[in-house]
Amino acid sequence: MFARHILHFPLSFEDDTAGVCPAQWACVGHVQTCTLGLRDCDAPTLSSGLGAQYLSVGGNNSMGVATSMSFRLALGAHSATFKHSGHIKAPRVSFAVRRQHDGHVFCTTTLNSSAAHFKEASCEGLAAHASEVVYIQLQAMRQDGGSGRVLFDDIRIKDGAGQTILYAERPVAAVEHL
Ligand SMILES: [Ca+2]
Repeated sequence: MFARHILHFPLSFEDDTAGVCPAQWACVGHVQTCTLGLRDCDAPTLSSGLGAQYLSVGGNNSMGVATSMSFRLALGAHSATFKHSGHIKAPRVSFAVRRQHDGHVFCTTTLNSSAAHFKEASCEGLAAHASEVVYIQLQAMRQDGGSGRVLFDDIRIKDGAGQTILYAERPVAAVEHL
């Protein structure tokens, strides 16, 4: 008998503990679940649908890498979308969907703009990879003099019609640490 574990989308960070790495993510460097008023969380404009919490990756002169739990791309998965905000000047910031067993990049989006409000961006090209086990990785790499904090929220997997796929199966081997 196989246990079934389900990941629910969108990933909104609303149930995570502010100030630390979100549950079931792996964090390196400066990464924390944020809420308004918390130290180093900036003061972004939170539009409706974003809730009260979001993820901060990177910081002043420090890098950050956030790696999600693994999940299986559903049949029909077409793209990943997410909202981002913050200061993106010198640092290199990217959102990627990667294959679980070898890290192969299925899609990557480099962010090169900044805003006080959350803007949507997408990572395209997942249609050929349905049923693969993947993870999402958010990276803010330090560069000299850069202030690299980037805020993420509302991560979704969408089908070809732009509809959010609400559930993803989590393979048993990927949930041993639960
Ligand atoms: Ca949120």
